[in-house]
Amino acid sequence: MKSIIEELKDKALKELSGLEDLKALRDFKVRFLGKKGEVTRLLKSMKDLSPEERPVFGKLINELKAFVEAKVEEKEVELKELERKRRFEKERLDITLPGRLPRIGGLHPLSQVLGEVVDVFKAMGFQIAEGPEIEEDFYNFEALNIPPDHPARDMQDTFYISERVLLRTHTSPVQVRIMQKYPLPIRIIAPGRVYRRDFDVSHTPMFHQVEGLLVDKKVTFAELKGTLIEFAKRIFGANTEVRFRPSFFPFTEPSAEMDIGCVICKGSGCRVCKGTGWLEILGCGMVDPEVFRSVGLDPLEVTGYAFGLGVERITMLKYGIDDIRLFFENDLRFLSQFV
Ligand code: 2NM
Repeated sequence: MKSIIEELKDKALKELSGLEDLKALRDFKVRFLGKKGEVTRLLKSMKDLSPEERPVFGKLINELKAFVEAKVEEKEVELKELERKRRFEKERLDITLPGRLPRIGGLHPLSQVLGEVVDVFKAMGFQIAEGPEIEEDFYNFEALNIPPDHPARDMQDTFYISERVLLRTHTSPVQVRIMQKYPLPIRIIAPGRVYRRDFDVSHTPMFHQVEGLLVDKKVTFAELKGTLIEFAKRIFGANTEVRFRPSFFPFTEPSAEMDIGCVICKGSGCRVCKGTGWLEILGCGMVDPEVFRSVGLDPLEVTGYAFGLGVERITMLKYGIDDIRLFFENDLRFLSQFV
């Protein structure tokens, strides 16, 4: 019997020393110390012993049990530490790696170019004026000398809310309101959204305009040209070629369109400038006497120049973009090129 106890003790020590994790230790505990474990089995087998032997072996078995229990506790501390180390090794972080930067947004290309355009005119002394996008026929058309049968007034070309109320088709109504309200001299630009019923590679139903207006006594066409030439050079570069062509607008007389030398082919002729070597970038002219009359100014005393440009068009020319719809699709492959 005594040798059985010694053997069991040796076996326990040997198995314990071979355990590698806490799960194996728990299995070991069940196998040795559990209800159906080897130590329990040994205790039960004492019924075959003589009454004299029982207390002697009972004591030895209980000592064995206490011994194994103590060893198990030791082993448990050891394995816990071992598993902690293994886990730390597995979850080790390389804190010297560079962090993953969050993607940072940027201004939309139209906002960037609008900002540049506004900054150029601000630096030349123009103030920013704003007004409603939902306008009255009077401010959008009538005061601007646009006759009732003009195509711009057609249902096909303008978004009407009622017979008298519509989405503005240009920012000129802002300038009409300013001329009604403020004394001379007036030196403003009106940036903002405008709306027209049009949709293809170069037209969207909503787009952005910047219109300018300067009103004073004895304003000349030369001043208009000087201002706009300087504007073109600041936006497209100091070496930009410029030309003015006669044109027509109901609200200016005389009227002109300004071209710049093609930024793509430098004037030799390409697809973008349709072989002409020139790109139209804005319309302009001297404010028509009829416009001054409709806002209560005397055209014999007052003179002025005005101009208007499309922000989308300027941006497309500046960056060689061939489809206006790219601005409004929010595709990051497009937008991230402008961050
Ligand atoms: C253009 C071209 C020429 C213009 C005229 C006025 C106003 F209100 F003074 F009459 N505002 N903007 C104007 C003149 C706009 O856009 C192509």
